[in-house]
Parts: sequence; structure tokens; C-alpha cells
Amino acid sequence: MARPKIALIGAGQIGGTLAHLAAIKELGDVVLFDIAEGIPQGKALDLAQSGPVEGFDAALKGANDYADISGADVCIVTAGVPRKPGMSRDDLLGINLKVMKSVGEGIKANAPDAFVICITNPLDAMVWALREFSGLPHEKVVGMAGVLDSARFRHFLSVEFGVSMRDVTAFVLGGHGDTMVPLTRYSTVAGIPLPDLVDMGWTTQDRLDAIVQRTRDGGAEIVGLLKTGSAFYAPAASAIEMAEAYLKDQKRLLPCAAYVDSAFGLSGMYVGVPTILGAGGVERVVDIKLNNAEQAMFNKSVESVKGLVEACRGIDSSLG
Ligand code: A3D
Repeated sequence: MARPKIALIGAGQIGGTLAHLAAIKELGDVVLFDIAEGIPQGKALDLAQSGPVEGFDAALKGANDYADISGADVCIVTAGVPRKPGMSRDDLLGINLKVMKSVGEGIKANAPDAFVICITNPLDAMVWALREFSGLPHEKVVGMAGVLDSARFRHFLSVEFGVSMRDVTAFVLGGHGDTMVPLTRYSTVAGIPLPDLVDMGWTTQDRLDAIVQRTRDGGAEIVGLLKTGSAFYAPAASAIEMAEAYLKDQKRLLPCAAYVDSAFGLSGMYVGVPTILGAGGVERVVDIKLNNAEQAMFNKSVESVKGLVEACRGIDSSLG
């Protein structure tokens, strides 16, 4: 049986890291696509030469022509520009919307059966636009944000509690922006919810609130340190977890920016929600119960995503 084909649209910081992880995990053969000439070819060759040392069997190829992504099983999209210090994700909207148009058309023409994971910011609006431009089924186009935001939350919690990151689960829902919704009630250490851990004296409510805020600001903290771009190791690892769930039909329950129609009181929009990812793509949106405070935070986040989608429609009249 042929190896799966993984097309990485955008061969920058995240794209290169995605290629490395996909090869090391032997998820399939990798095509790195970019408009910059030489960059995808150079990265593909460099990574291929790590193969004998790492001991993986995966072919890596760089490309500037969409024909090279033909028949891809998975496309992971990072094409566009990242933030610089002082910029919000929303500042990227105009330029990255144009990029989503060309990427969507390239996928539509060459890889219409792929499972597509969008990473380009502002995430919730870009995944919506990418779906519109590509015309692929909604369940086959999804955005990566919740896995990363939850991983940041899990990391901070594991350090706070002095326990293994493996035993910390966390859920961050809503849009991938300042209004994201870290759900403490649904986040646990080996099944013990965070509010119970506050009662048990493992931490204080103030410290937990500070961790929640640091999670919300997690991307900006790294942009402020790097100064030349945004995070790329953890974003790449997060998208690879989603790609693996699809390719291996794992039925993982992961928070993703998915198309939500008739769940969470929403109809027909992309936003971060718990999903089941398997061979069918987004096989289910898990409609969890939110209390009044959580619902209010989620609603605020939804409104902010809706505002960005309207801004996209204002820029490109072909968007429905
Ligand atoms: P960067 O290293 O600049 O790579 C982007 C690549 O896209 C560059 O190599 C460009 O040449 C290429 N590119 C630009 N226009 C096109 C085009 N039309 N077609 C194909 N390729 C093109 O950025 P990065 O890899 O650090 O980040 C990529 C995106 O991910 C940015 O929009 C970031 O804001 C976003 N990002 C999202 C998250 C989420 O959690 C959602 C996290 C981190 C970064």
C-alpha cells in the first residue's frame, strides 16, 4: 500500500517543523509547497538528509507548483504571514485572506479529497475562508488552535502542580484570540477537576486565574521573546496530532476550530469546540454543557469571530 501523501502549504517556520515531525513519525511522504523559490526545496533536501541518521522512511520534496500536491491525503496550511511584536492576530486578516484564496483554489484543483488543517491566523476566520475558497466538505476542513492553546494550559498547570504533563488534561474552546475560553471545570489532573484542586489547596484561585490569563496571552508571550515571528514548535506538534488522528482513524477527542451547525446554539460558523477526529475528518462536534459564566465567555468569543468573518466578506465580495 502506498504511503499517505502529506502536503504542507507554506514552508516557513511551522511548515519546516511539520515536515520534520511528519517524517520522524513516518506519517507519510511529504511535499513542502511555498511561493518562495528554493526554500521548500532546500528544507526538503536538508530534512531528507536527516533520514539516515533518524532512521525514517519518508520521501520529502520541495515544490512551487500546486500540481505537486496532487492527490494529497492531508494538507496542512501555514501559508501567509505571522505576527510581529505589537501586532494582534487580527492585524493579519487582509494579507492572509488573499493567501487563503490562492491556497483554497490550489487545493480544490489538486487535492479535493484531502483532510485540510488550517493554521494561518487569524485562525477561525481563515479556516472559514479557506473552506469557502476550496469548496471542500465542511468536515474535511478544520482549524488548529484548541490543541495548542490546551497544550499551553497543560504545560503551565503541570509546572504549577509539579505533576507530569501526561496527567494534565485541559480544554480551551472558543476563538483563537484574546477571548479564548480556557474551561477550568473540564480541565483535570488525572480526572480531578481544577476547582477541586483549588479546594484541596494545590493552588489558589488567584494563581489559577493568572495561569488562565497566561494561556490566553501564550502566543503573544512567545512573539515578544522571539521578536521576528511567532511560535512554531508547539503549533506544528499540535497540527501533527490532528493529522495523525485522521490518518490512523484514531477517533481522538480534540478541541479544534470546526464547522458548528446546530450545536452550542450556533448555526453555520467555525469556532473552537470539542470534536472527534477520525477517518471521516470531523466526525462529531461534542456539544458539552456550559454554565452561565462559561457560556458568556464563549458567546463573547463567538461574537469576535463573527466580526472577523464579516470583515473578510467586506474585503472579498466572492465570499458568501
Ligand atoms: P513563516 O515562517 O513566515 O512562514 C509562512 C510561509 O508562507 C513563508 O515561507 C511564505 O513564503 C509562505 N507564503 C506566503 N504567501 C504564500 C502563498 N500565497 N502561498 C504559499 N506560501 C505562501 O510563518 P510561520 O510558519 O511562523 O506561521 C505561519 C502562520 O501560522 C502565520 O499566519 C501565523 O500567524 C500562524 N500561526 C498560527 C498559530 C495557531 O495556533 C493558529 C500558531 C502560530 C502561528
